[in-house]
Amino acid sequence: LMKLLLLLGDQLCLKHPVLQHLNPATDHILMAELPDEASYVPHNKLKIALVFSAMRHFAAALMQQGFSVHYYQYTDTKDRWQSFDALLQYQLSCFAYQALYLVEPGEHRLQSQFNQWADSLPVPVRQFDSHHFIFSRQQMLDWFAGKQQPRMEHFYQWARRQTGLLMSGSNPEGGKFNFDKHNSRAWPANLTPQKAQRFDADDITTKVLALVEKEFAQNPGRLEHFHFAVTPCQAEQALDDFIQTRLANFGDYQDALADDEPGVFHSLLSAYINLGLLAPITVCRRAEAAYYQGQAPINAVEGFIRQVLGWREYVRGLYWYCGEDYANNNHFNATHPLPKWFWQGSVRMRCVQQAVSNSLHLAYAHHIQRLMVIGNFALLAGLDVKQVCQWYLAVYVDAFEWVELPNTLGMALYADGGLLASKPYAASGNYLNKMGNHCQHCPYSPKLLTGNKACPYNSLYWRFIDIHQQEFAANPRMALMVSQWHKKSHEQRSAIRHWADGLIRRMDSL
Ligand code: FAD
Ligand code: DLZ
Repeated sequence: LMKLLLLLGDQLCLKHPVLQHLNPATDHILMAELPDEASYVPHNKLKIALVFSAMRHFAAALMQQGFSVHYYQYTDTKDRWQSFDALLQYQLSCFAYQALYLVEPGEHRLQSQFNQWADSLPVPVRQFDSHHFIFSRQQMLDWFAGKQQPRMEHFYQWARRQTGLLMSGSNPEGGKFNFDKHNSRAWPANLTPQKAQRFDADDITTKVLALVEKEFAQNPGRLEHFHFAVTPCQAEQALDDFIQTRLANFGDYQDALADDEPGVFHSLLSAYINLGLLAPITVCRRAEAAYYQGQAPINAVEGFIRQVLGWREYVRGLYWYCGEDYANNNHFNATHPLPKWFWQGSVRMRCVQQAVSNSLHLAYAHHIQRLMVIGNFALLAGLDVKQVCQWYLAVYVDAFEWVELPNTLGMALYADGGLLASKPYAASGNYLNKMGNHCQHCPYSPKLLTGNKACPYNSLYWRFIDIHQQEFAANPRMALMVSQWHKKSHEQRSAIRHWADGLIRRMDSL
């Protein structure tokens, strides 16, 4: 039986069991850099370059193992085949394949395409489970099924028991499952985290960088910042580097905002895990070993494992559980277009300026920048949910819809009405000031509510509470804010509302 295996750009796992089902002597693997994939959003140049370079390295590794890889570069495809569908029809016409093998893709768009092929192609189609997750899609659907409030924390405890990660028998290591009370130290003035390891471009990457600069000149991103790992071996080095130099402090400063320190103590591993270069279980086991060897404290290791074993698996489960319609949710009817600086990066609010320009230029921002700086602004300002989601899917090197959408639509924008989060992650300038040192470098003051010097988050926050006060009064976790709003005098409230409405009108020039 002559088989064709199609592998996507985020399925770069040399240990995937599907490879054992291939006979290198007769079967083929198809990989392609395609216009449709490279442009379903205006991806950051750094993301396209990473995907293409990692794909080319992966194809070379497969060939070294004896596999026959049909690899189509962007310059070959761009004027001939837009999509997987078109290229596949061509490839099937060239050889007498008797079966098509696929690996479960990361988004509904491609899953629908795969399902269509199963119905329409003249050869039988077999889809294999993804290997990039600790739990299968089915295990996650089973976990979600029938739960009224499928919260991450419940899933996470279940996952800890299932894997035995940081478990001592049936008890969590350190006496509790979650140390998040010890994950929120403010940023001190005197810390300089070690920067993540950088990798030099080899010949393959150098060619890809030239290609991307030429073909995607209008996209966001600055290719001079390309220092990513592009092979599994380099990704392992990046993991070791994180564990040795940053993991120990990860817990304390997980929520910190540090001026001029884009990475803080974060791992910068998300893209490698999402592309398949690093297995999430390996990442968790390495961190766990660092705890048992006394290299890092429990609040760091638990906090880190919670992200990978907890959040990452959970949002992927939610994505498939909620189906394609999830993307249409817009609980607060937020429809304001994105201000220009989302794509251009120049805005005076210091925390926003750093978060947005890192996102655009480095294709990276850490979680609190994504959630409490940019996401929080979008939530308070009522920015259009689809436009915000599209922005997040475009700018980050690690952005794939299965992970981007629940995080943006559910966590940051509360647009699913509280399926993922029990309350909106809304905060005023006071929170941003408490967590970091941006405000010291900002023309706005977190202490002022109105006026040209007032931090825009403040009046926007109260405006948000005011608009949704009926709903929030009924949410035990938000009711206090509604009553605080009503403790202000009528004059104060109308001044704040007036100021905030003005900010919304001149959002482009904040
Ligand atoms: P670390 O802080 O070092 O965390 C370790 C690992 O845990 C990450 O590498 C990642 O694999 C995982 N992780 C942490 N938080 C989450 C989370 N909330 N959901 C899923 N996995 C998580 N992550 C993406 O991988 N792709 C995205 O497109 C993406 N979009 C996001 C959009 C918004 C609005 C928000 C609030 C979060 C988003 N995240 C996304 C989650 C998270 O912010 C990033 O995974 C993280 O910032 C990546 O940097 P890091 O590798 O240094 O993470
Ligand atoms: C993100 C991406 C990009 C930019 N380009 C390609 C590509 O040319 N070929 C490919 O196979 N995959 C690419 N990808 C990743 C896919 O779009 C990814 O499989 C989906 O986003 C599903 O997660």
